[in-house]
Amino acid sequence: MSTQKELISRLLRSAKPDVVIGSLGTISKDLESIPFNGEKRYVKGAMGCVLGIGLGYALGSEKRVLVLIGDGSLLMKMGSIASILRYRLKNLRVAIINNRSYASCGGQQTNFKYVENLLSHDGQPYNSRAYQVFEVSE
Ligand SMILES: Cc1ncc(C[n+]2csc(CCOP(=O)(O)OP(=O)(O)O)c2C)c(N)n1
Ligand SMILES: [Mg+2]
Repeated sequence: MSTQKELISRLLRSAKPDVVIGSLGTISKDLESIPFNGEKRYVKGAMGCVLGIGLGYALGSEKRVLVLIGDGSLLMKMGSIASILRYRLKNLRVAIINNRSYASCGGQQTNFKYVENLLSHDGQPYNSRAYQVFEVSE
């Protein structure tokens, strides 16, 4: 299992987004330290709102948008997944980074595992064109 930083670096190389939008906490911190030639944006306060912000960005632009969100923040704004599935934009990719905890603020366990099944799609575990769950070690 890779670290979050390794995963984000890999995603930036493979998805080749024009813009990457990172959620708060460890994701923003890691993203800041990873070299990337495109546009970097951070949603450092509003927990989970990166989903709606990313969707809005992709709806209003031709740019390829990559959203990075943690398991805890996903729980906070899970309803945004419904909107993301409604549009299924070709230029939006959402990576849900599951470290099973609120790592930025004490490391308490999240309840993400209880909704993982709800996020599966067409019988595929976790995956759809709209979003994907990645497990990371820390
Ligand atoms: C509405 C709201 N509640 C609580 C917080 C405090 N907070 C900041 S980061 C964080 C944990 C985020 O968890 P996750 O998205 O899993 O990211 P990780 O910390 O694991 O990288 C919390 C609870 C906040 N910023 N906003
Ligand atoms: Mg987390």
